[in-house]
Amino acid sequence: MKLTIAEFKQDYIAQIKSSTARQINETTALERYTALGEMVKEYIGNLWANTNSTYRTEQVKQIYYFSMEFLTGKFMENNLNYLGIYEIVKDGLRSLDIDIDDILEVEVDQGLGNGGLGRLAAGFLDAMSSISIPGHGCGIRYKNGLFEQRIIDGYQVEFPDRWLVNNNVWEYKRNNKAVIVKYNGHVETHMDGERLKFELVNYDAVRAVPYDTPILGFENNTVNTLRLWSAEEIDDIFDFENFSKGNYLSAFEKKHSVEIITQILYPNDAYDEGKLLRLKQEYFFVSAGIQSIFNTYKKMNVGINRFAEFVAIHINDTHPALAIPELMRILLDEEEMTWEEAWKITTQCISYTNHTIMAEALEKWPLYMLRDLLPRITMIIEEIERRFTEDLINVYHITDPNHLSAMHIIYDGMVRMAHLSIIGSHSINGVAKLHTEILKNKELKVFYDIYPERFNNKTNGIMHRHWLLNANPGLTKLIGDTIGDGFKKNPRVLRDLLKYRDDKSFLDDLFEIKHQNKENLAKYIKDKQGIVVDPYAIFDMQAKRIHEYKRQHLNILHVMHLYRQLKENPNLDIPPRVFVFAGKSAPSYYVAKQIIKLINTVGSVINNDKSIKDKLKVVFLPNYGVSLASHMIPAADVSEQISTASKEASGTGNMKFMMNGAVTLATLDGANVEIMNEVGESNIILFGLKVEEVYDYYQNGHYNAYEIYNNSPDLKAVIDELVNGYLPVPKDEFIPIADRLLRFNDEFFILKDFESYRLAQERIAEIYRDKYQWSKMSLANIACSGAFSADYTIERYATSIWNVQKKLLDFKL
Ligand code: 73E
Repeated sequence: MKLTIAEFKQDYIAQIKSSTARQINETTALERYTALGEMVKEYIGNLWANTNSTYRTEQVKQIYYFSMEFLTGKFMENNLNYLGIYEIVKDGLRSLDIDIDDILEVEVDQGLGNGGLGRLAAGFLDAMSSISIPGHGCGIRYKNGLFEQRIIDGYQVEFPDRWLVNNNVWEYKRNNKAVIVKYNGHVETHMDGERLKFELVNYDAVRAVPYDTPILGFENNTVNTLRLWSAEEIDDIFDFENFSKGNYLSAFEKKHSVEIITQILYPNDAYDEGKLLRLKQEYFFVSAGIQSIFNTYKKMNVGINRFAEFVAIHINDTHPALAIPELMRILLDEEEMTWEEAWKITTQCISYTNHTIMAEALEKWPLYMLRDLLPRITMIIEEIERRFTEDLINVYHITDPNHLSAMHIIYDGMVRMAHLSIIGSHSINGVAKLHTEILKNKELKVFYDIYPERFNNKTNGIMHRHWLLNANPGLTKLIGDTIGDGFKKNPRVLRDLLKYRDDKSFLDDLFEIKHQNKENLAKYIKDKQGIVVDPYAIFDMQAKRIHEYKRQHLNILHVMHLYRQLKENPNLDIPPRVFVFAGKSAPSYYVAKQIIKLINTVGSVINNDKSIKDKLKVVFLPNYGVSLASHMIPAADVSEQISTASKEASGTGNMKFMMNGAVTLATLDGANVEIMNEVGESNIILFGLKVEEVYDYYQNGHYNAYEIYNNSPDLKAVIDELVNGYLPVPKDEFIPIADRLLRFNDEFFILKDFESYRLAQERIAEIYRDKYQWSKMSLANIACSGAFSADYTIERYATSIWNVQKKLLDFKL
């Protein structure tokens, strides 16, 4: 948009006065932030209104991305960049004696997600807007986002994330768009002429109120909507009768029992806890979302039969899978369609992404629970199941009972949400090529055999503009000065950087930028953790949720091994290394929490041991989230992507590190395989078991952890140290970890992969000695990372799954 510094200053001073009734020099950083937010929101508002009215009047097909999680992080910097006014605002503020960074610092992360799945959803919204796809998000406005992690005495301790305390400038509450969601009760049937009607009676009603946040596209006038639902009591008042009788607490009971639905985000990543409240949450936003889609659709007046021509609904994992029976319910009970018509529309509208094959993450609900909470929805699921089984027998001629049981939606008293999602949608996609192949050939093979045309791959992508423009301004400037700014809209042109592979002065610049980022992080580590690290050391990072399959313990066991070597030979000639860890554990995941304690305990010993001459440091940075990642990732030399092959469906942190010039240390898992194909084998460090070998071990049962332990003295030494070594903890502290590795036979092959991991780390140390060789690898990674922009991923969803067209918008601000 067009804005001069003078105009900005005038607007801003007026805004400050009207929103704070103070002179600018008397305001707090928060007030300055809020005033700027209000202004930016107004600029965006014009574009937003224009986008919405164009979609409506031109009757374009729209896609609704349903997700339990949207991990959007901060908005201000991005919105300023996307409006093209960041520099103007920065200069305008400076002339008022205000540092823009102090303002940006005040914003709290919107952390309504656990990890990759939620961040992906946020990135997809950004990409849809930025490539002009009419697409919106639908989710839950949790009052508390993912908990804040603090480390106390080496342990993770959780604190509530009250992200709304200072108000959220970006959202609009839309009372007039509220809808009712119905739970419990029972279904009555009666004949209405020829038609059997179903009616839910004696239900409990909850008011779902939407809060809309504008999602701005990059310099293209598009503003889509993220609609998050909040639960309120129907009249949003307490029980007056009880109150006037003096029963003050019970007067608020009902209100609380409703509001609790959107009170917290479940803090589990890739784990299904199966709680009733979670089921309530899932139905809550799905029902509200679909009702509001109908309300919008009806304004277009094109007839309900054409619904699938104008609406696509995507479910992000199975968490919103109730969208299938809910859409059926509305089409059958409210729109009075036949089952066949309703089913056709439903399957045409819905598409589903699978994000994990981890058995413990696959959602299953007890049938009785579902029937109690959602009686009509359960009837519909039972009918879907009945018709599906009929098809299996009559159309696909499957009669073997084992084969049938492997495919049922309802089995053993449980409702399998993945099966419902596959049967009720026209597209099922995995999130990386390898993952999709595993779905087709192994985990979901029985379904692939009957529905081959439904399965497809959509490799994940990241918000490349965030990870470059916001997180790494130094690198962004170098890229812009070298190959121009085209990469902002078309990140594949980053490949033009490959021409500079042998240009020493360019490689020096690149090295210098990385070094500056490392200096900044070193300062942050010193300020926050009191640990001094050498910015010339190799910064080796593993930042992601803590999980056994992600194998942070493989990493720390190797650190313990390096420490042993240094203790034996303090003059060992190795480049100094800093191992940085960050990530949250699910609060109830005991072993993962012990891994955090282990990292911190090992760190406390190593960081205070003068005898190893600062050659090794271990840092655990608490409270990993979008903001911390934006600080860390630009400073990484090595990106640890070391999951057990087959377990990490894709990974997206791997792509962010790569884009910022880190070299990946990887197993052939998830999107690491595609990263290897982009950069070439010489620019990635591979190690470890391959998928087939992992499956072989699981199937033939020949894995023997004790045997490996007894035959590898280095490994044995560090595992022994877990239970009786130098670590300043009670002797039994880490027995649970040692037990998983030995007594329970090492489900994730830490022992098997240890030696090849150790050798890979040695290669890294070797290569790092040669500054130019390293910088060349780093450059190759940056140059080849453009392929992993979410812009391209969304392009592929739009054409091959959703069948939605771009809508270019013209508007002068
Ligand atoms: O490999 C990641 C993937 O990159 C996968 O583990 C993660 O999704 C990312 C984005 O595709 C994921 N999260 C969940 N399942 N897979 C999950 C499951 C239940 C609750 C919350 C998250």
